[in-house]
Amino acid sequence: MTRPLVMGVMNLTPDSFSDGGRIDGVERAVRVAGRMLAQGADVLDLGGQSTRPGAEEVGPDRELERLLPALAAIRAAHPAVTLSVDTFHAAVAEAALAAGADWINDVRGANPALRDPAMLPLIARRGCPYVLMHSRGDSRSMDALAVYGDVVDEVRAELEAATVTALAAGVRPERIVWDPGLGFAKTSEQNLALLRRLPDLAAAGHPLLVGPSRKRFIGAVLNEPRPRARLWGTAAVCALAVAGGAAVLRVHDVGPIAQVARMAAAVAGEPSVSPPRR
Ligand code: HH2
Repeated sequence: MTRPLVMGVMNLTPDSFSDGGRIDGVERAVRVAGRMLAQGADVLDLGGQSTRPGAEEVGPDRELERLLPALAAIRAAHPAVTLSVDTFHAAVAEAALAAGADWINDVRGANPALRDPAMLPLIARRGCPYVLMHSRGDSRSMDALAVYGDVVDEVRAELEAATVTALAAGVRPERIVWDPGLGFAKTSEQNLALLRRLPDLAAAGHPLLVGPSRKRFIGAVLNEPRPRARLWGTAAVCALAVAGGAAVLRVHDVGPIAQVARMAAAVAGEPSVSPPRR
């Protein structure tokens, strides 16, 4: 039985919604990476730009200043670790891949209006795993764009359309990971609908990544305004997402969620679609 992969979130930003400023230097980044790996992370996702609603865009140069020293130090300390970089800039992705990143996680991957035109050709050339996430608009406009007929059908159609474009650009199908983009241009109810019907998305055959960790919809259901106090809500979503076919869980609290992932997969008893490792 394959088990879902746990992707540990490492935000190298001062303003991320739940952990901004926590990793304040390279030494701390290496320590956090080591702890996440010891707790069962399979992939570490490094980000240098917050995507929370209202976040300011810092641009590729600043993003690289935040990312590259940490990436190099983590790679040196843990040569075999699988490193993902969370960026929507092709220039950042290219430099990160050259510096030893393995995956690119693009929150604008399924957003044709905003996807960097150089991203798909880069992914095709490098042949790396690519997380193609659904979103609409940018961090300033997305809340106003959470308007759908049937959210699941529309998200699936937009992921499919982006996949067709990616394949036409030369990206190999087995390198594409789908992500419904929880919290990106979705109301709480729309996030819940996507989670409820995750099997409809999994049926397309691409490994599914979900990133519910500490998000606003969990706070809304639980009436819990403190993002860091949403662990149990995150755990519930992760267990059900595994039952619904999720192959990768992107989370801040790696230790507890690694247990949830293993246990939920054991109960579900069915292998999910395996994501690419490197
Ligand atoms: N969510 C966030 C960032 N990147 N990438 C994928 N593929 N899926 C997600 O759901 C996702 C993501 C937002 O969470 P976080 O990184 O903790 O916050 P911030 O964007 O404020 O840094």
